[in-house]
Amino acid sequence: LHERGFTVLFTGLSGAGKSTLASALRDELARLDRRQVTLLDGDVVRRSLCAGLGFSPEDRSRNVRRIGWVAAEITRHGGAAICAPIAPYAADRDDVRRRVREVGEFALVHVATPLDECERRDRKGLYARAREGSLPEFTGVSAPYEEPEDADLVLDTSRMSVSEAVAEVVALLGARGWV
Ligand code: GGZ
Repeated sequence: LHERGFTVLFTGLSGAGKSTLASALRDELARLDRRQVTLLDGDVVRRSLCAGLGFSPEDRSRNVRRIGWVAAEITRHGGAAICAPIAPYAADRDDVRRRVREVGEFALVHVATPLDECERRDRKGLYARAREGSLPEFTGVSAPYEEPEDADLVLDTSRMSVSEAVAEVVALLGARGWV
């Protein structure tokens, strides 16, 4: 018999801080929890599990649901899965939640850094390309982001440090009795 696994799904705009928070949470959980932790980051997933998928609504949906499928398998086996795609569609986030809840625990964390702050950071210059029109269907500019109304936690990285944000996630997991 093993402890129940869980999945944390971070959702939010490009540049909101999902990858940073996800990897800091991975490090923190590795310190304080016995579970094996798997990070499913958008960047890495799109080069492996989801290679060949683009950014049409259909491909984003496939991308997020594949991540959810893997996260559910990890959760089923008592692990911790941390996922960090944009996941702009509520229906896909719901699909991940449903799959994971069949086998373990699930939390949705909305990294709600405002668009203007993400755009101001523009670490990869993608917002500039999206505004000038050379990068089509860019989330928040020319493609939708459906704001979650059912997040377990909402974090705005323009108002808190990475360690404060990670501490809030860990506190949530602790309050639920998962860690
Ligand atoms: C949004 C895009 C796009 C478009 C490339 N729209 O900040 P990044 O660069 O490193 O993270 C973004 C990443 C988004 O992939 P996801 O798999 O997380 O998206 S989804 O959940 O919607 O499937 C961004 C980069 O890919 N990128 N083109 N058009 N982000």
